[in-house]
Amino acid sequence: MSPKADDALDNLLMEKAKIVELSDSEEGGPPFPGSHLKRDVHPLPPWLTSPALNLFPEEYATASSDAFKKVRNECLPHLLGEDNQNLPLNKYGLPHLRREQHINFLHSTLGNLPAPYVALDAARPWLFYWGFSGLTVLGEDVMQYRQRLIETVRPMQNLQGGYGGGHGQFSHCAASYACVLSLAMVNGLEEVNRNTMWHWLGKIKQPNGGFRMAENAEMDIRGAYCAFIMITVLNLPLELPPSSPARHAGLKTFDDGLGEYIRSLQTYEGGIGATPGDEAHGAYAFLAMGCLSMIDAPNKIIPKYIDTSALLRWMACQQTQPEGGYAGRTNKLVDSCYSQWIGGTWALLQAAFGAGEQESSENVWNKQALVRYLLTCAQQPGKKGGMRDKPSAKPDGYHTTYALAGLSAAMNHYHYDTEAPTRSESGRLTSGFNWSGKSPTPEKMEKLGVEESDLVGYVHPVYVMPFKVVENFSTKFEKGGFGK
Ligand code: FPP
Ligand code: K
Ligand code: ZN
Repeated sequence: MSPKADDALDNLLMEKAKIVELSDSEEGGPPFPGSHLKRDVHPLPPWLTSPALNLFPEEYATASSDAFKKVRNECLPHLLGEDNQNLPLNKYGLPHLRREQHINFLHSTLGNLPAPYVALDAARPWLFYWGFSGLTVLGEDVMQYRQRLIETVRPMQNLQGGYGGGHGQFSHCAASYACVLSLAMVNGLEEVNRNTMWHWLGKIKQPNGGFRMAENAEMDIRGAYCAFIMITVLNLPLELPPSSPARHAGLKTFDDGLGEYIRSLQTYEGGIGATPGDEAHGAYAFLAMGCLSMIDAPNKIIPKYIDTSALLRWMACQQTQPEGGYAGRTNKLVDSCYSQWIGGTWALLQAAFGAGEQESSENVWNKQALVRYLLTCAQQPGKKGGMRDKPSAKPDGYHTTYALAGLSAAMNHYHYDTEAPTRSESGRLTSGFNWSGKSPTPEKMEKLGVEESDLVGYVHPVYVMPFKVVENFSTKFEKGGFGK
């Protein structure tokens, strides 16, 4: 460390000692933002009053530290309650969940969209998937969309199997995933041609155990997660179809080589990248952990392929201070969608710790901080509703859905039944079906700072949708095979 940096660190530590001293004394008050506010009613939590807020000395400013500062400054007034954006507050001084407005916003994403959305044409299945998924977290019934959805996705299915983003587009893992889960939410899975889907998935399974996103397309962990969603939802045979290129390389089943492939994605930081050697990113942590959790019981399979303590450390480090939400990767900015990608991965990691430790590790991450970020910073004020990445961003379906799913991860508790079977009679992988949800106790609600009306529904930790829907498809197609 250079002498100058050394001095800066010394100064920082002295400053820290001073702050701790000041915050203990009656008069004076700690020199953190918002310290002038009356705190006797709603005392500020410690992560908002710590010296880490002063970690950006001007003389060492960089583009990244400037970006951090900008986000901190746009969030702090909301986090501290200096600017509540005219939102009605609950008895803990946090804005209420804007249930009605978010519901209206999500419905609006399912209608006609403004012209710029043409750029998202190939991502159309994502758009309706997010709309449905967000609505169901808020307890809304989406069956009213059943007929419209069926007619929308019918031309997206290709004769050779799988779904493209629109009529005439090549089949793609993400489009297929979003179409299949959307159909599941409106009880429309009969629409899917399971036989051709099986054949198509066989073509994207690779000799190294991974999956491509489409034929000849890029290979990354999204492909494997989406494929296993389809395999388990539709109860497709685990055996590879004869035409699969992976079969020619000696693999026999869709899960052959996959654990080893996933192991190769964990990085020196402890997080998980999209492909071997890639930077660790929250979205891929979820996909890798979710994929493993569909193949076998998390307590068995996750520790086999993932260094769980290294992952834990990395996940914990992505929760940003003072905002309290998650960033997707090291040295990047808080963004509400990672409330799901990382917030939602905690249940899977806790289940990996085994039967006893699932519950005892309940406080392994700061749920209060995430709830505060989401309620104060991620909710769009005014008539529009919806949720946003951060205060300076506009709300959209993607952030609304994953911010709500993150709220659910923070509020509810998810339990994996380590005694439940991981295979059905037809040979289907059933470990993804062994989860249950638990609502927060009054004590937990008080700790989180939420009232009854701020609670959101259970979001399945693997399938990211209502438990009721998962329960329905878990017994569908149970005969297996492709007979009539
Ligand atoms: C980087 O964006 C974000 C990614 C590379 C992750 C994208 C993947 C997902 C959201 C998961 C998709 C889910 C399925 C089921 C296929 P950025 O560089 O704009 O953001 P950052 O600065 O926050 O990293
Ligand atoms: K981002
Ligand atoms: Zn985001």
